[in-house]
Amino acid sequence: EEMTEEERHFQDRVDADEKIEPKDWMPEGYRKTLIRQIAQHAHSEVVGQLPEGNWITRAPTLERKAILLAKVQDEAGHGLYLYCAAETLGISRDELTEKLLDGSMKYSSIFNYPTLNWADIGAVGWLVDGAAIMNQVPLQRTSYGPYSRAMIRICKEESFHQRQGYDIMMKMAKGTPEQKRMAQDAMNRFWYPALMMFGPSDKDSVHSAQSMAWKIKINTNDELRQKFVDQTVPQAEYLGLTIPDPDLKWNEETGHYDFSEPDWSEFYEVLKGNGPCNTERLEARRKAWDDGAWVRDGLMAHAEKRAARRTA
Ligand code: FAQ
Repeated sequence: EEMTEEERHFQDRVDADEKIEPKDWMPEGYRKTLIRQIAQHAHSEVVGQLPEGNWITRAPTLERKAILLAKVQDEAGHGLYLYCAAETLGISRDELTEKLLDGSMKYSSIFNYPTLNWADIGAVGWLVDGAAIMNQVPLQRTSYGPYSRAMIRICKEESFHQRQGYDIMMKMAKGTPEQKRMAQDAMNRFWYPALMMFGPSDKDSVHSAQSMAWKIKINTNDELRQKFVDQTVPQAEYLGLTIPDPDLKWNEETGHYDFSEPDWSEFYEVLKGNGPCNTERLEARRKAWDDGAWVRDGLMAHAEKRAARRTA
């Protein structure tokens, strides 16, 4: 298909690494893809509070409780920056929330898995935040200005999150045999779901080619997944934990680890709403939305009254 002059000019700006700002001309597909990806990310941050929030009251020490509380609050903040970035593209936060609740927008597959015990909170911080950063560091250079700036701020906090997870895992892995067993069990359950966070394999990724041409995405899903495996294997070795993949091995020729792909049929089932916690997660978000209606209504009524007073 021939590009129009506007599209050509837009692509030249992207190719020259210029940031695209909210009032600049952009192709409709670029706007739509950004809304989809940024909102999916925002929803992930918000829904992502649930598996960890579940353990705030049961953290083993006061210090661990304070740290976890701070982390979960950071995630709420990340959600807010990202919703703001999405709003600059001409969609409201209410609409975005409604699309999450009616199932027409997604959030990351990972948050449909349960956190069964304290070791899981370590595994989430280490593996889930580790995968999140691997994906988000390159997104700091994404072509859309507001998204890029949100990512820069988020990445700083995300690296603290990953360290706190690794710190929990160190404590568990160097603890009693029972604690070590719990750490290994958490690793066994979170390894493949963490690999799925990067999205389907490149051959099945529908959006990658166009998103990379627009520099909405900087790397392919498989590139980032491989980087994550390469980074995480030595960390697991240091902990004395085993990656639950008998085919995982260092490949001298490629300079990377060979590893087994996750079960993609499980991934697509989770995306369809059939993961272990999909129903529970959406119900929690629906309840929060409904319970907060009086606050939104009150704020609107207050704003209208003030506006009326000003014009009177
Ligand atoms: N889960 O064509 P692609 C966090 C969907 S980190 C659910 O490859 P794309 C921090 C995809 O939407 C997690 N759906 O798609 C935290 C598409 O379906 P659609 C959030 C997935 O967009 C840590 C279809 O599959 N991070 O929250 C997933 O080019 C701890 C085809 O896939 C981000 O969102 C998945 N894993 O690449 C918080 C990062 N993967 O929309 C609390 C920004 C794919 O057409 C605690 N997003 N799909 O119906 C991205 O980088 C990209 O969107 C990818 C997917 C790489 C996730």
